[in-house]
Amino acid sequence: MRSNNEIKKDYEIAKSRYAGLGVNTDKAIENLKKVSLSVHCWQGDDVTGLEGGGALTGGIMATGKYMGKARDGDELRADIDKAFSLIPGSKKLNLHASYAEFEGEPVDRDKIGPQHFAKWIDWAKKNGIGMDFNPTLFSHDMFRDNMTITHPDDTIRQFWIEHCKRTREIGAEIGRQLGQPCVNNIWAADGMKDTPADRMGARQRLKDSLDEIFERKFDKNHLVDAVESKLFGIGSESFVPGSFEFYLGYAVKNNLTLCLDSGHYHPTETISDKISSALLYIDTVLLHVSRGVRWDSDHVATLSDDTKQIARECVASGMDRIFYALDFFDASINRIAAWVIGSRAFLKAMMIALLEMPAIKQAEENFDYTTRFALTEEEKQLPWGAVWDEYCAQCGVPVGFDWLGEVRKYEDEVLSKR
Ligand code: RNT
Ligand code: ZN
Repeated sequence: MRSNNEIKKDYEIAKSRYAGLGVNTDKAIENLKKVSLSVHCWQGDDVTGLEGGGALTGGIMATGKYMGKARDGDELRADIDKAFSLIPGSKKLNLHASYAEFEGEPVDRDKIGPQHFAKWIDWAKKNGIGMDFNPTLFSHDMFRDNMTITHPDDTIRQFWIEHCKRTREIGAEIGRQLGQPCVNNIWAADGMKDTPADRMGARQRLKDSLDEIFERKFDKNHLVDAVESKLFGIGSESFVPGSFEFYLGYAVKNNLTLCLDSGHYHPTETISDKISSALLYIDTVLLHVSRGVRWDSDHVATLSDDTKQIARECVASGMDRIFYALDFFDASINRIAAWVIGSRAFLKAMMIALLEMPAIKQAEENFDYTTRFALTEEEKQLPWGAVWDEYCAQCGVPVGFDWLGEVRKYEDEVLSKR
């Protein structure tokens, strides 16, 4: 464990190194404090949810059997508390509808209301944080033929339309109660394993369903509507109706927030280059920071070049027009560590971007592309880590690797007893 003095000393050295490039590190720290990171509940229990059914039946899959998985809402909240104590800065909780708590009177997903999330809302109030929300269009008996809101059968489609409508109501109520907008993000696992004959029909039904879902208008201060596309998933390898083009068009036409998940594109395609294009036509973008590995779109985010490019684009294109959320799940390692590693990786990327962009932008404005390129390489060995450590210290979370000791302690005292 490094002393406060050591952290400060390193920071002062870093500060003067960056000042030499015309960069103010204090300002970078202040700007990073403005980022509110929406941390997803589903990393805590491998996307199982609290309804009792639990199995992932399509589109996505969690693998691994690490000990100590949360078994109910209280355990999950305790684990999230632990994770939050190790992640610097302002946080939100991102909740899925399958995390309803019924208190002995279960209702189906087409009947849920804000009261079923009262414990989560109270917890958020207690912690002074905001919440985001998501309909759960998977892991359910009405997920038939790998379809929900694109199903040709009207009964099935209506069930899911009603579910989505309810999540918007719940989201608006959450936003109202917590005093900050709740982003409700629609992602459907719908798709086909093999090549379909009628792509247009499925997309037409998706469009019609969404039109119904979004019919009702809510106060933007309470609810922000987002839609999330995907290229393929498990069981939807050949066709996903809700493709990027579909949702880009839909979001532009209906002025919705576009969710860009970094694991949802071709392996060499990145979302960083999409942010500025989208923001010219829609007000806000929702990020799902994740990591695609071969067929999986949801590995824990790391401080990769890809993540760094995303962060750079957020800084360049307007940080306040982006909702920052994480989306990954790994059941093969300590689940709290997964949260902390992925969250910290993204925030580090934001820190690096805030530190490197002023000088790089200046070079570009001078048409000095040689310096721009040279700086981009030089930044890799500048002491951004010392600024990050100072940021963690200011936020009152463990500095450097010290967080892992806290996770190990929690594993011994709590997780291993489950
Ligand atoms: C899946 C999507 C989606 C989910 C969550 C659980 O590929 O990215 O966002 O991960 O809704
Ligand atoms: Zn996602």
